[in-house]
Amino acid sequence: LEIEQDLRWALDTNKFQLHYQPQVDFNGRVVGAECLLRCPNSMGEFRRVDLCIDVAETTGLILPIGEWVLREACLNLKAWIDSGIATSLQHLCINISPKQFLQRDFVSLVQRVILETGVDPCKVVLEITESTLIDTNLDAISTMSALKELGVRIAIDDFGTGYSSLSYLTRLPLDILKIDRSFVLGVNNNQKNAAVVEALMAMARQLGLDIVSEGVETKDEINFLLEKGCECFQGFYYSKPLSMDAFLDYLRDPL
Ligand code: G
Ligand code: G
Ligand code: MN
Ligand code: NA
Repeated sequence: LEIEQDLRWALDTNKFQLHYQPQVDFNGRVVGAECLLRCPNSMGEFRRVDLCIDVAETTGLILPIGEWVLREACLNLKAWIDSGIATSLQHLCINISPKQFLQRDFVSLVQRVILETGVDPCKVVLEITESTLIDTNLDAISTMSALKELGVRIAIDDFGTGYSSLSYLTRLPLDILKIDRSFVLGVNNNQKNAAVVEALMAMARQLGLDIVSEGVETKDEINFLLEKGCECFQGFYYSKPLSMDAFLDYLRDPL
């Protein structure tokens, strides 16, 4: 209840923030980023985002919050590209929650935000979790296809943590597969994780999907993933999620 009030306060007073976690290629170039919500309350404290998202989902507040995130992310991406400071940036990933994805007019909302912000849609990546796709009775595939007709790209987030089969993956119109950090953790000396990662990467290659490895924390993990064919990394090894100003500094001068 307290969280719900804080979320309403942040919405009404426009206090939400987006942080940006760099996604880096094997040359250290920042090729992308994931935007992550930050939720302050009126005391200036920040709450745990996963809890806030849970409350937002159950109360329905995720719809206006998600719309704010989408618009803010697209506005900023457009501004960075126009100003010439984001030349290496190929995409910005935006998390889409289940209720958002399932809302009836989600496709037209995305279309409207693209038109209103003037952002290049092919640089916008919508991250949808595996569980969103499983839990929906609706035709997720047709929603995804309609989104792709707008020119945006789609990533599947947290893949492998749900219970869908690999064959289900082959039926989805995806562009990017994010390898969950639970599989990346210690992948260089954990045979089970290595096996999962190799299977996912082989399949992504077959399907023509780009891969982003999440949660990379060590050089050994990165070297292993690189050897297996991953070219894009996100994790604390490179950077935590950064405030916008810190992210722009990182873009100019990566680690
Ligand atoms: O940034 P952090 O590690 O605290 O994020 C925690 C969780 O909250 C992650 O699983 C992330 O996907 C989710 N999350 C962060 N920002 C957003 C957002 O803008 N929308 C949705 N739906 N989920 C988000
Ligand atoms: O669920 P999603 O994939 O959107 O999760 C993104 C979350 O993962 C963010 O909360 C971010 O802070 C967290 N994260 C990003 N990189 C790392 C990492 O290297 N290690 C750990 N433990 N968490 C990370
Ligand atoms: Mn994500
Ligand atoms: Na993930």
